[in-house]
Amino acid sequence: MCRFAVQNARLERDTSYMVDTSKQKTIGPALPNIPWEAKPVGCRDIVWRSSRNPIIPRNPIPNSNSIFNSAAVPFGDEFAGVFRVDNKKREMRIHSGKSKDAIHWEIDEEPISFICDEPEIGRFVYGYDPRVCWLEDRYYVTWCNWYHGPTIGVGYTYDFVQFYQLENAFLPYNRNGVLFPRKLNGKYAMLSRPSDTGHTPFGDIFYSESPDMCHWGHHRHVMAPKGGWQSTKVGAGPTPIETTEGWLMIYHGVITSCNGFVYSFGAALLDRDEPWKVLYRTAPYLLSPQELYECVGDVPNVAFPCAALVDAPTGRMAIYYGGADTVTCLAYAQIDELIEYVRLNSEV
Ligand code: BMA
Repeated sequence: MCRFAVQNARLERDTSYMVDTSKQKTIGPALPNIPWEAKPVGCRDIVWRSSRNPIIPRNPIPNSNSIFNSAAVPFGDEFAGVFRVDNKKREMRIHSGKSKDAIHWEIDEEPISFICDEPEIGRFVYGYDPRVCWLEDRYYVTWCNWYHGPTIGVGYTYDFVQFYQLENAFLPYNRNGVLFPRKLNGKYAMLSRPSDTGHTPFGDIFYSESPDMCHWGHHRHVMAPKGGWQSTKVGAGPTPIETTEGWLMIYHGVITSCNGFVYSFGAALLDRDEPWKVLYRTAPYLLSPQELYECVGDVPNVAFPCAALVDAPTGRMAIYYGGADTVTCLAYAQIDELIEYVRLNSEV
């Protein structure tokens, strides 16, 4: 048994409003208050940017150099999140935040300090690229955590005030640990991308299972880099979204240009019971760095998605992504339209 026993349920969520309509395809709660802007007239893109971008600038709190690659989730009638904040010493930290509308954020000035039973694991060196996933009775946080190199840190919170840290999911080196929002085949399930100690010129997405959120195994290969925008490496982004057509996985893909890496994002549909089986996968990207706030910053040419809010009855989706490793941005999609696009433009 994992030494960090999963605590008794302290939070419960009303699931009576879960919907599964054949038109909208999304399986999940109604969240009518997520950010939304209609697709601009004449726009032919499947994913379109918020007119308010970047929604979080680089320095809304005194010590931040940049705030990007961050995760937002519904929290009661409002929203909460975990944010990547690189401070002015250029240390990588993760901070908690709250928002009434998921656009204007109050981000804690101090980084998250995890409560951890294991000093060996709880010794925080760096953390970045957080994901947050509501699972059963609490919000799990996964992030790229230093333990003799980057690996996947796992923690949880009930209130975004106190955070508890569990065992790292994997041996170093690994990044982009993304939990599924429910158990699959009776097990917790996570996507991740084994890496190296540095900027990793390779990277495939793998699937792993755990009976207890501590011991991870049953590793399966999901997908490798392919051509063009996703030819160097790929990594899962937001928590996968359950649909009648499969798990919708938004992922980043990287091409190596003569000026370095370029991070874009696309989407895939994974089998609902065996998510290591890719049903469809976008050959063209959905969004690539083209706006100034994606092309200019501490790391140019990066659009890096880490979270998505979805309103199941309407199929509206708001995607949070980091721009140029400097700011936080929002983009929108309509899930039924996106699924159709993934199907029609797929190369697996
Ligand atoms: C990756 C991660 C991301 C970052 C990206 C581009 O390896 O470090 O946090 O956005 O590189 O620099």
